[in-house]
Amino acid sequence: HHEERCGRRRLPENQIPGGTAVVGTEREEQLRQTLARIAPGTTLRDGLDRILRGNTGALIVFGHDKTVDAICTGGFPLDVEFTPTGLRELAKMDGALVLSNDGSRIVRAAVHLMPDASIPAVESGTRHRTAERVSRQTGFPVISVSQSMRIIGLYVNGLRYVLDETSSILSKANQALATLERYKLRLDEVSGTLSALEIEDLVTVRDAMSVTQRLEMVRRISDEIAGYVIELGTDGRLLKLQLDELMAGVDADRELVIRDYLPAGRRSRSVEDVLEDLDRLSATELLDLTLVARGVGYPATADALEGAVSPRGYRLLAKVPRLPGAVIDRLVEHFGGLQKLLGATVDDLRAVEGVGDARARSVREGLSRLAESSILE
Ligand code: 3AT
Ligand code: 3AT
Ligand code: MN
Repeated sequence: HHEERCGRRRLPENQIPGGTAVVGTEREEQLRQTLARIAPGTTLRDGLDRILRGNTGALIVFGHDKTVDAICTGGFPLDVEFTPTGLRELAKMDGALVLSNDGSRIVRAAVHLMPDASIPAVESGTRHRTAERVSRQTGFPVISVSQSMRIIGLYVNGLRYVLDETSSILSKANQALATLERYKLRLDEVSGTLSALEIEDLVTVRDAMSVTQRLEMVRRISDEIAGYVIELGTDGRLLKLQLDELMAGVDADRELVIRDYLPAGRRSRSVEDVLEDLDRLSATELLDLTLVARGVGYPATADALEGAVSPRGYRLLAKVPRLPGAVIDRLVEHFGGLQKLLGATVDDLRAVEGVGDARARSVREGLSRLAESSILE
């Protein structure tokens, strides 16, 4: 009696239209948190795996309040400490298990759940329909372990998510990681080119937007991998290390590029606003540099892309070793742009508050070194 399900739903990927964004992100966040709670290496996952291996099913509500109480009938009030073996034994009984909000206790067992039957449910099978409805009605995550299909389904506010085996998540994650590596190489190329053009004061909007675009592409794929890392729990340790290494500095650069190139007339928009606008671009829109430019605040025309721009200097100054963010801000404010900074002498630099003799020299040397290493090929 089980139809083919609508397939595994990944964490929704930036496709949530404006109006529902808040709801979408909340649900997404709840999904992430629950996935972390039942990831490999946790006692909950141990219990769920035991149920799967034992060939029994289960229906588990991940929280307990008045609403849950109101739809529970029959069964036994327990309030015992949660253990994986206890979960497996109690799941042998007909009915559902209710856990405390933090998952540390099994509050009730063998209960018959009677959620509001008017809540829509797309699942088939009484267990899965119940799980779907209870998750919507109570707001707590609900897990169904299917006896006939041998799968673990997680319901968060009606959204169904089927847990994959580690090996299959890992193979998807590794594919995504290979993509990230390619994207990162390309990003490093365009960033290097931008640095060289900045030194020569030859930047066009197109150059700056190419880097912005690549940074956003890298961020998206890394977000996807971060989702896998959460789901993999202890099985995702190596993946996490690789991800962290590839992503070092990328988040900082996303902000720095925008701070460098945010059009002056529209300074009232914050960096966060711009990053959110970029986040809203679909995967196809992101490939269009004019739309990226519009997201940052430039006119969305091909002509505008060829316009000359000069960076304020945040991104390159961040490459000077041991320079605190507050000093970078003051330097940019004082000189007003990268070109003036590049032309500044040690004496000029010392005039800035917080810049003493030693720091002025290290900024001067740092910028000169950047200029030498960034010569255009
Ligand atoms: P057995 O004595 O084990 O047959 P039971 O009362 O223990 O009966 P289960 O909870 O094991 O019943 O459920 C067995 C099946 O009965 C599961 C489902 O296909 C069907 N079923 C139970 N309640 C309902 C219901 N309210 N509507 C439709 N089908 C139901
Ligand atoms: P399987 O995929 O067969 O495990 P199903 O959706 O086909 O799940 P069934 O109708 O076969 O579900 O019922 C299986 C068990 O699920 C029976 C009972 O222990 C539990 N169950 C179903 N509905 C409820 C409910 N409303 N409250 C508590 N337990 C329920
Ligand atoms: Mn069944």
